[in-house]
Amino acid sequence: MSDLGQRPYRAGFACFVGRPNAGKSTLTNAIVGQKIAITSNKPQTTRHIIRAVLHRPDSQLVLVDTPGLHRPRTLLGERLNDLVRQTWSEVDVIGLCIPADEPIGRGDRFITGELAELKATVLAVVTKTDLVDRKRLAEQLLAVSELGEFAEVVPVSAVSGHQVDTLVEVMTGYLPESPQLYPDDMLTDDPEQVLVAELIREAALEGVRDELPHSIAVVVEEMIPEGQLTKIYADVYVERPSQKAIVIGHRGSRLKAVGTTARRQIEELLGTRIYLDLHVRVAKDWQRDPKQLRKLGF
Ligand SMILES: Nc1nc2c(ncn2[C@@H]2O[C@H](COP(=O)(O)OP(=O)(O)OP(=O)(O)O)[C@@H](O)[C@H]2O)c(=O)[nH]1
Ligand SMILES: [Mg+2]
Repeated sequence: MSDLGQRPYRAGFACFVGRPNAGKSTLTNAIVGQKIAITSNKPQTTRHIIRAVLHRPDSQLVLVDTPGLHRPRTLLGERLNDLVRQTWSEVDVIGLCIPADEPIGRGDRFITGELAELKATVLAVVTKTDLVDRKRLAEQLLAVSELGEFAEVVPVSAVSGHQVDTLVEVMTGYLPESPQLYPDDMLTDDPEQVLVAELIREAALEGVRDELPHSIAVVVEEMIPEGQLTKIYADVYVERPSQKAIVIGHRGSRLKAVGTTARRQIEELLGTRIYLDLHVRVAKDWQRDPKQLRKLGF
């Protein structure tokens, strides 16, 4: 006999926190089963708060993907950290993500300390379990449980899918009883322009290194539906002319590749054919300039 009928409907907000690159956005996508948040192997990929909704018969779990918490070196960094802390006060459940394959560091201790002050239920999530053997995983689980007071410690792999369902069960269990928060089938409430800009940025991050990933920002200026086709005009911002040359590449080859990759992703997201027009512009030192930051949406 199923007890589905007796289970109260639960709905609420949860977020993953942790240092950059811990696997927060990848896990968010794995849970909702669709790519909403962009990911990369560069630290500090996430810059915008993205909400992704998992609908189930007896619950609605709204995942708020946030940037990695880090020691800020620019005004942008400070703004991003503020966004993270603001989110903490608005969610019911927080999953502190710690990669299975990396030692626990000062950053993790610092974040754990801050989380202890909050009202939300705090879980520890040991991510990327596919990268370690059982022995290493057991050691990490023990180390994490000694790091602080967590309601639960859950190992998970967003790549293999191992334990993703379990994590959802655990998180949902800590949500309050509540009516549905979002309409059926609504996957995110973020504007399409933001999601599209993020997909372009993800493509632009591929293969660039050093400071350049941090210097790239993308703004979608226009999206014009024309029958089966949507025309998208977007600006890719960098901080210096030398970076502009790198992003464009020899005779525009790099920018073309970025456009192709981004276009495929956007077509998948929007389900229409896309014409994508990318323009690279220099916004000098925008990461440190309040005016430019505002223009770029921060
Ligand atoms: N093997 C493996 N790699 C993973 C897993 N989850 C994430 N990754 C990789 O880890 C890197 C960082 O993933 P993200 O999801 O972008 O990390 P994040 O915590 O959102 O990073 P920021 O947005 O920069 O704070 C990417 O290269 C992912 O492919 C996992 O379960 N297994
Ligand atoms: Mg991220």
